[in-house]
Amino acid sequence: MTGIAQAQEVAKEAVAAASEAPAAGSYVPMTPTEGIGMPTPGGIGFQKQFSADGEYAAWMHDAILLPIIVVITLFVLFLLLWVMARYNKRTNPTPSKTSHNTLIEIVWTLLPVLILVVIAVPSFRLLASQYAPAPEKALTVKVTGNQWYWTYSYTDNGGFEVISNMLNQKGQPVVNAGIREAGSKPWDGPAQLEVDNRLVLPVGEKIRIQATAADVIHAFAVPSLWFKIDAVPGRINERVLQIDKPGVYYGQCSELCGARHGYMPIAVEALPRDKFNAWVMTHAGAKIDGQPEPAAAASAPAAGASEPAADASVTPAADASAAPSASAAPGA
Ligand SMILES: [Cu+2]
Repeated sequence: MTGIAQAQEVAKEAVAAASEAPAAGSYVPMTPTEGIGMPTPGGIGFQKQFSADGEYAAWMHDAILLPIIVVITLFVLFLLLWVMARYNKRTNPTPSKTSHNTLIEIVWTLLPVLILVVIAVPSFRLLASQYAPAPEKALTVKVTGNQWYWTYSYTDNGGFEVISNMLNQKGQPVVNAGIREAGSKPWDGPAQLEVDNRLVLPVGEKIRIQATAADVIHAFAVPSLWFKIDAVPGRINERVLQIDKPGVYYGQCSELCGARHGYMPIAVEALPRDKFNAWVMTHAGAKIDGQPEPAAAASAPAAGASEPAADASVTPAADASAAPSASAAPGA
């Protein structure tokens, strides 16, 4: 009995694997790294940052804000304790009648102003950097918040759409009917954060994220990428995202949006350009966007070397990369 059951299991798995293999094509979801791009137990600081703005902001927090706050807090605490001990009714029965001291007044006016200026300089720099517009040719991805899931539209890649639902949790009530359980695939990250279809993005380039919503206000937020933007119905908010390293980065909707607000997580998977392009091409009607392609980048040094053989080897590759977009255009 067990032998037959086992054989049936094996056969079923083989069929499942065979039916999955062609669909997945050249894309297999990345397995996240424990503690990277996700909260850690007992963590109280920022998550490790994987974008230039995030690294700058974390530095500003650690090197400027926190030391200043600590010094001010300790100084005020010292003053309070000193006044309580030295100038209470018992130790100081006849108080001074002083009501004015020019030097102290100048100091306690100028010092806070200087502190604010010291904070303002990196703060404005960060603010400006966060909202700098994307380069014209940047890849555009539209993020739409829905009650209670996200949709990602790849407008530059033929306009296909990815619907992203939170995975159900083992032993817990089903949140999304028909969606598998977290942990049922080897690449699944933490329950409550992992989704069935991730937001896949290329690494190391500026991406124009346009956020909107279909019903109520949501907010698209990924802490380890220093990225948060409101998704408002009838309106498009835009911000540039650039991810330093390939990896999986988790976030959550960050605007109270209804009963299942806590069950619409975000999973961003950042891939090198060639792998991202391969993922794009697993979708019907997809085409590669007009980003600087690996083929174009490779042809530049080859042309500099001025070897006809090298040129000839580059041309078919360029044709091959152009072919899918040309064939997809009439279909789309
Ligand atoms: Cu929401």
